[in-house]
Amino acid sequence: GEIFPMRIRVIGAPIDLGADRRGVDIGPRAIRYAGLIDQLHRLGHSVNDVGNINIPLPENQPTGNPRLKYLEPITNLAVELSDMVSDALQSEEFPLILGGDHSMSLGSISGVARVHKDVGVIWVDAHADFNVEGTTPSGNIHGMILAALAGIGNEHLVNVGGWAPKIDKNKIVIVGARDLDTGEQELLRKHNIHVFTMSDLDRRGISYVMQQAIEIAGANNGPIHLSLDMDSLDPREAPGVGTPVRGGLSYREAHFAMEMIAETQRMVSMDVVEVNSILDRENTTAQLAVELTLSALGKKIL
Ligand code: 4U7
Ligand code: MN
Ligand code: MN
Ligand code: MN
Repeated sequence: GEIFPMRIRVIGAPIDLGADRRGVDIGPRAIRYAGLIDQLHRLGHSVNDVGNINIPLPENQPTGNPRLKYLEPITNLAVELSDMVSDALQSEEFPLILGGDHSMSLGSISGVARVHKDVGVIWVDAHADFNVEGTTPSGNIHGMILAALAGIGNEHLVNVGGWAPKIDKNKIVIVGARDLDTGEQELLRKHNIHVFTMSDLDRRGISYVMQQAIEIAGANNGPIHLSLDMDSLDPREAPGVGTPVRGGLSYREAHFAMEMIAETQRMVSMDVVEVNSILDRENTTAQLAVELTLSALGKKIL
């Protein structure tokens, strides 16, 4: 089928400081090994792969506050990644950022929001990542990033780069949620965040849910950032993730969601996160990450 050719800048962010399970730091490499660059070329896009940003080893970093583990290195990396993403957009390239754990989206989305002030976010995830210091059961910052981007939580996270909020709360949509912590649920309700749970998906179907998600995040025909956490998929499809939760998106639902986003031609940037290669089987999850990315970037069956 016909595609809309883009210039894609691939940025690897092999950060694992935001999560407990080691192995997401191999994610960007695993996704490249699964053939990402070659397949993007074959689809008709041009690709500028700038490699990975340098991530300090957790072993060499102080953990800091146990309710906000590795806060300092995570915020430093967010500033660096934010600059790289803004730079890509200013050069009229589409940033495709490969994680790494979801804490990297603090940087990627800050970078997008600096250039596209009205950007909305579709956050496809089993989790809402809407914890704060007082609600987190783990102290892992990857579970707090969406709240931070909305201006909620620890001031150092919220004010990364010296401004806040990065995203208008009304333009945030979570799709695929099925594991929300108690305090996190209260926060989501309090701030009226649009959440499409797996139950909503069962009731209304992926087509309806994505149509709504696109309308909300892309209000007034505005730009959309897609943040794809691979644990949104059912663990049978995507075993290589740090925090698997049963009952996730099927292979077809996930593809169709990506195809619907591609059809809008309004996605300005995309994250693919939480591929954990130590827990994966023969790079299945990385391969699926590549397939879904291709669908989001215009690949069609016919
Ligand atoms: B991910 C969790 F408690 N909610 O805060 C937390 F269940 O980026 C998980 O979506 C967060 O994978 C998962 O630690 C973060 C937990
Ligand atoms: Mn996540
Ligand atoms: Mn998740
Ligand atoms: Mn609204």
